Amino acid sequence: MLDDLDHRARQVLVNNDRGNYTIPTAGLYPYQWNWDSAFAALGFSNFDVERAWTEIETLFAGQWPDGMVPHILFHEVNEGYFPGPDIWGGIGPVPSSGITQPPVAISFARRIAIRDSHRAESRLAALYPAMLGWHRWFMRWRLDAHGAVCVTHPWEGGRDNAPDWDRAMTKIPLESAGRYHRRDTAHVAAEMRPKREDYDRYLWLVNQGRELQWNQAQLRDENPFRVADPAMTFICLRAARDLLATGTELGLEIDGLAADVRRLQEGAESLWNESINSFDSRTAGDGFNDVESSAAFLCWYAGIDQREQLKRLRIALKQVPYPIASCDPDSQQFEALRYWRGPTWAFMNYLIGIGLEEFALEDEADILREATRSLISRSGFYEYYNPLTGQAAGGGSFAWTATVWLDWAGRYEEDK
Ligand code: 9WN
Repeated sequence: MLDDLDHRARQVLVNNDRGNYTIPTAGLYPYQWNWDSAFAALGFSNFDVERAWTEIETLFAGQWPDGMVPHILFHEVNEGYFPGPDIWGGIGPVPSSGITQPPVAISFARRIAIRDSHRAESRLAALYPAMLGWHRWFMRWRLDAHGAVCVTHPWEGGRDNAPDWDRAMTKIPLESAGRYHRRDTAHVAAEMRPKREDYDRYLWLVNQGRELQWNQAQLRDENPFRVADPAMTFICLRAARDLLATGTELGLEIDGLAADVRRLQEGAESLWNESINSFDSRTAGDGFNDVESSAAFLCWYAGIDQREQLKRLRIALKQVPYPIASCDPDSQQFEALRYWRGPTWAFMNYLIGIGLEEFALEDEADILREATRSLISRSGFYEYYNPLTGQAAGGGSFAWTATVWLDWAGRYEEDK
């Protein structure tokens, strides 16, 4: 007999399933989002591994000729989300956005393969060239001089209005982005979402990309927004390590991968900001942003055991009743309910938690897992939560939160 919450978690994934891809949540996000989809695949692998592979295959079917895997694939137009395919003007095989998202899909494909003793080798081997192409696209177009991975749009990092981007956002002209009609605030309260001027700037970047037909060489010179992001860097580093391991085991091409891992490792280490004793984001041309976000705690996921960061983690775990707040609760930028400026995200806790477990940092991993378990069991499968009260917020019946339950938070007793 399945526990009730296990059953409900599966039901969230099944209800969000659109055949060969999964939407994050109905209404607010009606398309296939890149890293959400990787989480959905991982969730499915707990009870339908065939469906898990299909999810990742559908994601890579949207890969652009240059290797980029878009952050949104618009399989069927839905008026409930803005900006849609016409605004983005994607140039790949499936209507899409023109930016990417952190490549958790590369690492999760390996995680799923380890679970699937039957089909793993052939499915993973078939996906491998596409995954390698995506990794190489990051290496070619997104590294800064230190080897850290940059995001070129706040949506590319997946932490839309994090304080990490505040400085770079001011470089984007606040001229009219034209008349447009946001749909997100029809689904959730406006005070939880990015502000109007944020959206104007998000759209300015989209318009620029479309006008330049997403030419990466031109965009590298002309896009005013470029920020080395700890989350993106740690996730790319983990992906490169996983690709190297998979390629080696399956006897596939691994040219340059070991050097790429070293380069990304240097890049990740270059994001250590001594003045705040934490990993930090760095705005191109300006230096560190002095922002402590939950992204810093992804270092273990990337294979980096930073003892000073561990001290910060121990504080973060006690700082709020429902850790980990996406932005330092003692900072001026903290807002408990405004999107990436404070709330706790279960999927970030998961990525941080599995990294901690890999380094046998059991005490911290247990606290985090237990906190995530209590959040989901009290408040349901929501997009994110108020770190001070545990109150659920954003979209409900959220795919990646269901996965976090099935894969980790709900398995606490079982795994112990
Ligand atoms: C823009 C789907 C996505 C997540 C992102 C999250 C949010 C979109 C939005 O929702 O971003 O991509 O419209 O707010 O920030 O991480 O992938 O869940």
